[in-house]
Amino acid sequence: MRTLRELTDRARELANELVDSDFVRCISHKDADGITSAGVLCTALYREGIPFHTTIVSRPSNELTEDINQEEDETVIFFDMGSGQPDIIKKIDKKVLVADHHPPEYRDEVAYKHLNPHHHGVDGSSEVSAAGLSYLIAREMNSENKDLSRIALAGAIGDRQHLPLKGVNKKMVSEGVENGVIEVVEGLRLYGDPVNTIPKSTDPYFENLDKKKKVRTLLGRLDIPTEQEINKLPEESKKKLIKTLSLMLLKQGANAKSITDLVGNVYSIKKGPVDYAADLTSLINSCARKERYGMALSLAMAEDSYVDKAREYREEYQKTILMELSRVRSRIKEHKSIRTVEVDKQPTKGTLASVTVNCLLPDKPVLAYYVDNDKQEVKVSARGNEKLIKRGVNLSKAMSKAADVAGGRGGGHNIASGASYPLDKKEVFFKEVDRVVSSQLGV
Ligand SMILES: [Mn+2]
Repeated sequence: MRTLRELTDRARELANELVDSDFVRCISHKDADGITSAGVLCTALYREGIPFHTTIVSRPSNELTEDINQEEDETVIFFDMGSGQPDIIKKIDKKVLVADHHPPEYRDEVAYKHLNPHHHGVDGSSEVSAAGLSYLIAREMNSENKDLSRIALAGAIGDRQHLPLKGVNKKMVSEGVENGVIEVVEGLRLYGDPVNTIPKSTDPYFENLDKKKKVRTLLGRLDIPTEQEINKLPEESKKKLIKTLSLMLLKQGANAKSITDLVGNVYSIKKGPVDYAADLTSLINSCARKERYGMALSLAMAEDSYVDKAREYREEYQKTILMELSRVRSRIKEHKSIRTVEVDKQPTKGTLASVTVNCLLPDKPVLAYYVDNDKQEVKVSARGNEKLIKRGVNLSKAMSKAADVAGGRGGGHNIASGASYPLDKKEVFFKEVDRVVSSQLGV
């Protein structure tokens, strides 16, 4: 694999810079991938006895660069960002390293050294996330850091690069397995005992198993033990459960992919802070949603002191999203080629749109929106699924076009995109998205 060798050589150059530094300032993105990137690097720096300071942000800003310029940090490293904001990075008058997997938007490299898979023929959207890049750097700092593969894996899962793992991610996990910190088994991608786990699940979402009582009745009928962790159930029970859950998803209208993804590789991790990589991802996300970045980072450094608190945050969020999901069918509005639904709580809109288009109503893109009365603004998250994308849907284009028409801002990816615009243009915006999506579908 020539490309991986090139990427590793580059990672070694960044590692050498870091090891030679007296102080490292680390800036990373506020999602699970960004936070685990920081966690992996900070652990590696800690092990080398190099002091560091980490900041978690949503994007690089002028304010941040001014802060950095005033400090005496020697080396600054950005994770999961920096490829799309060359103008801001350029303003930093320190030695700047960038480790990012987003497609570069610069012609000449503006940082001192960039580590970006796209420069080496590696696909950054599916084969390696920022956490994987941080792992490559940490591994070059000291081969003992191979145990950090279990943390970086949680980052790859956060960026949904695990269905299935490819390229650098796959290599990283096999090193984790060799190292005894990751164990891979095929099973149900649900974590915990069935009675507590199934009613709260949103990936996938089981519409008719929203109460513990319903799950207990179902398990009783199938003669499946209720207290045992799902992936520790006897083979026979596991098979019965998979069959029944798949059938329920099919009946409620879920798309094929969310049914097949019910079963897959389950990654258990050793040496803390929790038993499964996917659980770590979700706990980090739960802290990040509450802007408790210090807690999130401590989880990503394998500290277990905040695990219970993080679980509490997750419970709280799950309650809100499940409440929204329980009324989505009655609230949804049909348009020619899209569906729209209003949410009561702004942070749920992305998840709500995504669960709806994957698990309930997969034949049209879903736009979930929140009306911000204070700002007189509408905030929208649009989600599609792979099948819609194959048929020609591009939500990034549709949303940015409609935002132009409505006097707002919008964009993102073809499958997941967002926008905000003035409240008095609420319907104008939806009409325009509907028109663009219809033309993309040729209907
Ligand atoms: Mn990322």
